Amino acid sequence: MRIDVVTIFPEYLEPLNVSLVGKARARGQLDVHLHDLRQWTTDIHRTVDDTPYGGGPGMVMKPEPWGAALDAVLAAGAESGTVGEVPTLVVPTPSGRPFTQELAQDLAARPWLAFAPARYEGIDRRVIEEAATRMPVVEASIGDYVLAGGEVAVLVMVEAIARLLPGVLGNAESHRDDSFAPGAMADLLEGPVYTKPAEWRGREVPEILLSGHHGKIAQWRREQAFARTLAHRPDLVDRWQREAFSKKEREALSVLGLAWDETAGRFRSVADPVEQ
Ligand code: JAH
Repeated sequence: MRIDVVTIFPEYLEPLNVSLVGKARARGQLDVHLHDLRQWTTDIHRTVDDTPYGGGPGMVMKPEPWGAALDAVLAAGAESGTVGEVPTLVVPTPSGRPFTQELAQDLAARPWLAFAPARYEGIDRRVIEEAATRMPVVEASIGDYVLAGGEVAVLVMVEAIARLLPGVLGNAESHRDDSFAPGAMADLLEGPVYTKPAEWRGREVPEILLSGHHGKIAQWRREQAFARTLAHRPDLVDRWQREAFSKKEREALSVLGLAWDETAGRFRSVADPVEQ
């Protein structure tokens, strides 16, 4: 996969040289190109921002440097192996669609991504609209908070995507049990994990994990995942469908006080008052 990043702070993306992503680059599984947006400015001050039309606080990123930068990325990529391809442009923004494991999987299947992290109040809207006439554009948010700029969100997204690329993680099965992995872990948080020693500071590893009963261990892990999801993410519980659970699993849900509410079409805590 090729990844281009255009930013006014290329040094902010130094972590892409480290650990899993750095190793994927060293192995040639990931081809990352960082670009300083200011190389496409034409004034002596290398200006990338201006005041917002209509007034209001803060500054907006000017369209001209971004337009020239995206032209250059399209042209450079077309010369190097990505012949006939266009990148998917990913713009981190709190007003984007949620960046989920599903979106990470979708993006991991594409050969070429270009990231456009903004600073200030964002990029002039016309840049996004014009880019969308030339390439797929995804505006994505990594969570409901505002950063000082999109660079950290790029680090998050690139790491989530890179670990899904073939051969980047050692074990091909290791994605399957991830929280949110489409399939058995959709809308589910992973439960606790343990390693040696079997007793530490008087605390023992749950006996079932030492038993060697793989079927019972899998069932216990599922029950732990249910409990953790109920405790931390009741919004995910609202998405669960009765048919997604076996009879044994529904028994485990009832132990947690969850019962299927046919009228509401969701699992409900038996302790919760019924809405009228
Ligand atoms: C802030 C440009 N969803 C996280 C996120 C992503 C981007 C930004 N903030 C939060 C951001 C300022 C300027 C992008």
